[in-house]
Amino acid sequence: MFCYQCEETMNGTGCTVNGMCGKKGDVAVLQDRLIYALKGYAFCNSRGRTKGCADPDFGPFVTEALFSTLTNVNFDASYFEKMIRETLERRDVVRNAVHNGAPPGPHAPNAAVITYDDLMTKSAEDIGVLSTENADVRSLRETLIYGLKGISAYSIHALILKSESGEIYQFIEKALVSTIDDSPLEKPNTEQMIELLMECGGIGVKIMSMLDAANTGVYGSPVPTAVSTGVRRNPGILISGHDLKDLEMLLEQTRGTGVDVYTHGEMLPAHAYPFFQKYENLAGNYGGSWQHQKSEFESFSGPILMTTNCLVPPKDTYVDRLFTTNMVGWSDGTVSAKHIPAKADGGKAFSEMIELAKTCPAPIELENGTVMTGFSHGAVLSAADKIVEAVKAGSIQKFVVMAGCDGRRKERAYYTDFAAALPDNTVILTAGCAKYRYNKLNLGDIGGLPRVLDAGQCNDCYSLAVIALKLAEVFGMESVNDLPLVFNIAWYEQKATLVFLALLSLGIKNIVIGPTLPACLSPAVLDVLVRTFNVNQNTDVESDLRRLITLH
Ligand code: FSO
Ligand code: SF4
Repeated sequence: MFCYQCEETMNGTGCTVNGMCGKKGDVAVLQDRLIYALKGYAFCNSRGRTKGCADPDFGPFVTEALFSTLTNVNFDASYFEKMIRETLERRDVVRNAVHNGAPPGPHAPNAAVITYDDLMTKSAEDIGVLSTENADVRSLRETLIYGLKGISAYSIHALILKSESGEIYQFIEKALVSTIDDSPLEKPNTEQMIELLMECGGIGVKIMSMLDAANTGVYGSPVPTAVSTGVRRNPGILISGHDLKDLEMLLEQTRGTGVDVYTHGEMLPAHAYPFFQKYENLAGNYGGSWQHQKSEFESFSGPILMTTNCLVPPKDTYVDRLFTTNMVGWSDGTVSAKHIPAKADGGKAFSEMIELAKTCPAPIELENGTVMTGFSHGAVLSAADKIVEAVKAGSIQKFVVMAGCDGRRKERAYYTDFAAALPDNTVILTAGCAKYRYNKLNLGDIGGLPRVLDAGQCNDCYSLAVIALKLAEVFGMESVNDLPLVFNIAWYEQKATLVFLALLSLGIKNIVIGPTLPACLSPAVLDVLVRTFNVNQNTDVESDLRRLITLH
């Protein structure tokens, strides 16, 4: 295997035997084969599109498949075997329609004609990341594919709320086709590949905006909310991941059963939506970010529902209480987490989890306080006048965007230390699970405005972009880069890669990222990012405070 898609990759270069995330070598190769099959499917579908016989379900299918290969989503080999088979079946239907049943021409790329049995003999070397020999082409292709995985994740959440876009699906198709080596179509040159990456970022802005509209349309505009971090005496179900529809269905089905629902990780911001606040059985948020799940799922004592990433291989102590849904899956070949499928109408039956919860003790208390969330663009911009006054008066000197992901590396303590060391006249804008590094630090407020403003999940980084663009407008500045605003973001997986591309596509410069730079960036590609956008890696708290706060 070879995988270098996330920040945890082995030695900062690539996982080669098993993943640091727990992904086994055989599952990694199956994911490579699925991506290869998807490229061929995209190729045939693009031909089908010009002939009016494209697969009408291309978008929903391809986004589910890409999402399933994102870090910490699915560890189940049988899921990938099934998806590879279905991809090739769908590809063949489109290809046959394009050729009126005649065999494909001699110039068709291998990914468009390979059989299931043949594909299952291919190794990572044959079809995986390293099969692209040129390091810069590989770097640009893989970064693009990681961006597509991010787009796919957000597209799926939007689709579940009945919002989708043909433009986004067509971009995914075009981008996948651009990565096929033996395509009869002209291959993009380096410059065109960089343009594609920027286009990917622009599509990232679009899908996050669509998801924002879908979430607020269905669940209302988030309002600043203090969420309980303690526990009640009832048994509970813990819901983690990012999918709000699953939370809605779970709350409905647990209502009146004596079973409470607690959020975990990236579900914390759900508490800020007016729709969810009406549920008496939504008890609070339990624990911290995904990286603490092994101990927190154990002490939770009741069933756990993983709706999306980030799942880590479970411990024996709670695997029988772990349920997955959507494209999440876990199996070690012997023991599997139970999967809750969607019915034809999208509904799900959580009865088994609820019955199990009734037999479990209440969660063990980890803490007993509150944590704030709900500072999305609607809430922050409603206080825009106050913010402008505070900036003019000097009581807010700088906004520091510290959005992104949390992760297991010890070095990530940097983000807690950096937040704690920021001067009192700075405000942190955050989104994503990175916030758990500093959202319980009690950093105080500035004239009633908390110094940590949590806009929500990682996809709600869109909110931060809206806030920045609006503030630039209010201050009469030409660009966001002129604002007293700096970026010190944390990345872990491919949704963060997309958010990063989205920020670049908005023309945002001087972004500092960490704790390491993506391994997929070759020196030449990194050089382009540095020259064009002045992207940098963070270093140590003292130096970064100097360059971002004092000197900037
Ligand atoms: Fe975190 Fe995981 Fe939301 Fe990511 S839970 S790390 S960007 O997958 O998804 O912020
Ligand atoms: Fe390694 Fe990350 Fe890939 Fe897992 S997802 S195999 S940790 S690079």
